[in-house]
Amino acid sequence: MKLAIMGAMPEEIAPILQRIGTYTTSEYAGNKYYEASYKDVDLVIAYSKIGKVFSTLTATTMIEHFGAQRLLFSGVAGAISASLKVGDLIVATKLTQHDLDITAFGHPYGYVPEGSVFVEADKEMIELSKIVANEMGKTIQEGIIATGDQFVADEARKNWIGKTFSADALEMEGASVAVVCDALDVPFFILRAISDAADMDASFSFDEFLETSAVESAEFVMKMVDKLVR
Ligand code: OS5
Repeated sequence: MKLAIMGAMPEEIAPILQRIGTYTTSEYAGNKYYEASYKDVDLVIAYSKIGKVFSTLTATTMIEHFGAQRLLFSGVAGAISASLKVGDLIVATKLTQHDLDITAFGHPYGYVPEGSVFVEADKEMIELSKIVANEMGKTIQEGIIATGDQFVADEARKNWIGKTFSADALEMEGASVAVVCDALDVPFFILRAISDAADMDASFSFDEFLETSAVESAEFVMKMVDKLVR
């Protein structure tokens, strides 16, 4: 089995590479890909760079070029739900693009013809994450993640995204990865640890908590990998 582990920023995969220890590095289409053998499975690990376009490229590359059969995303997110605080973990049940807008043609936000507003994540890995959380003594929240090419640092925009999509958290890569995996029939799992509240203080909170929240997410994803390889 070949598993892909992906983040958007170097900080989001650094704890995973540190944990793996030994890996080979190659370059493809402007990104670095790290390959390792871990407990009898093959891993390919990469950060995509920020946003929907780069994350689409990386997810596609991991599947089509490196042959990944499952994909796990680890990273940070801005909270929408008031119950999510810095450091908390959210597992995406489904994802949507909050900046996809052809409403002028009568379509709902997040929808284009022959697409769907939401893409659902793999149910088996979500179930597995509950077992992992239980074993780790951690609380994880399941919820809807909204993705867009925008760092949200505005209460009104955040509330609009929350209301329009019933979204619990937002970020900039999850839904594009979800679209790729869904189209290519690759089960995927998207985990995020909260770094900020997507409000006027978001950039400061993000800078302060990126590293610690990225570690929270990465540690959990590695426990998921440990369970998947057994
Ligand atoms: O990957 C982007 C989305 N991530 C999740 C996230 C988020 N998304 C939207 N709104 C929010 N409030 C969110 N909170 C967390 C995080 C990331 C956000 S964009 C951060 C850009 C920070 C940065 N800019 N320049 N550098 C860092 C330095 C640099 C310079 C050269 C090369 C690489 C980095």
